[in-house]
Amino acid sequence: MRTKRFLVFAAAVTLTAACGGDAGTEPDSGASDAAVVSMPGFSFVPFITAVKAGGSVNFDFPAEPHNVIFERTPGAPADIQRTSNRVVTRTFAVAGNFPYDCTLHPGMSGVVQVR
Ligand SMILES: [Cu+2]
Repeated sequence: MRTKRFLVFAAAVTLTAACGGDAGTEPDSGASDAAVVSMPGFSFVPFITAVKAGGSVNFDFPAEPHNVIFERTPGAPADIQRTSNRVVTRTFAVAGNFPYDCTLHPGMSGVVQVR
């Protein structure tokens, strides 16, 4: 009886530790196959978008025109030129960090993190 109770306790501690570790390091709920970046005002939301390798990001352009210009990192997808009122999808084949800017609005930046 005593041993069984200890095992339950140990399992609970392990689970709690695992969850706590994840919550501290993940920028959002985690990498998925597809994610959406929206542009309320003059910012990309979320700033860091996590997707799995082979996943895609849907850039949801509002009425205000923006562009998405990627840093010249190997594996970065094609830039998206000045666009409005449209969703444009980019696929990320390889793992890495892919920073991008809207060059129309200084300081409007984001990062796609591919895992
Ligand atoms: Cu912009």
